[in-house]
Amino acid sequence: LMWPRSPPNHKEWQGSGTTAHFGDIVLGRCYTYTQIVRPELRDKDCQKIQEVFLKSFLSKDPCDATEQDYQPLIELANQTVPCNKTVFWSKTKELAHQYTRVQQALFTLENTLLGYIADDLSWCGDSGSSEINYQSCPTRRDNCSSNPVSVFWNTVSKRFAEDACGVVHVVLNGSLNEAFDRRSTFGRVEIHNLHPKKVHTLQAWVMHDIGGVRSDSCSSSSIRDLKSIISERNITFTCQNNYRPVRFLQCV
Ligand code: 2NF
Repeated sequence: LMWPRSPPNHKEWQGSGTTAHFGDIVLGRCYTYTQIVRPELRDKDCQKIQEVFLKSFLSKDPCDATEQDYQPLIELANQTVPCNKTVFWSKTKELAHQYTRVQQALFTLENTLLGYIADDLSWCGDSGSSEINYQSCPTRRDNCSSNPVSVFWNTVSKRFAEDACGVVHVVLNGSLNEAFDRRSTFGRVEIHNLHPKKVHTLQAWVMHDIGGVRSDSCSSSSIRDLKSIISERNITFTCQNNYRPVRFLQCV
């Protein structure tokens, strides 16, 4: 007779463990989003979404997560963003979110149901037990890139980009050496999954910190790289330094 292996009570991985009360937070955020933030989604089954989210990583090797693990969750959420309303961001999370809080018709990934539920959470399981690992989870750097959190963001970011249509936007950080980083999720996943038949234009807003250094701008080499990748994919590229409606928010 084989007893199930009990979960390790030592730290197995270098990353922080699953966020305390993970299941309750997922359920609570799902209700907040579907009942209050976007009541047009009030008929979504949050109990089911919580159950399917947990099933996507429990009892599995946390270094062997796959896109397929999250397909049932993505299908349950099944949310579409209207054309011209998608906002990508890279190294500008706070500012991009400030902007979509004011411009409520616009969506970052975190303004969609799955992004809203998962933002800033950590989670993992273990192949030898059906329990949540609250002790530690693998990190990309120290353990493995196919961990449940990284694979989740890669998968939902890919889907978010595939679904985008019309004119799409990206908020970039012009106070960094490279405003466009090809190793970021935006550079690695999102731009390569835009559909040229659906996405007409990518409009970049390169924002500088107030009083900060102007180390990059629309004419810099990293933005030229972005422009050439986008143009080769037959999508129009436009760029604005310190786009005014976003610029105002940096003062509040
Ligand atoms: O946590 C999120 N909300 C998140 C994580 C990864 C990707 C959101 N995204 C989506 C958003 F929709 C944006 O359009 O991708 C875009 C932002 O990702 P980015 O990598 O271009 O931007 P960064 O500012 O470099 O990273 C954002 C945060 O995500 C983490 C990173 O450490 C930072 O906290 N992150 C980035 N890639 C991964 C990954 N593969 C990651 N965390 C885990 N695995």
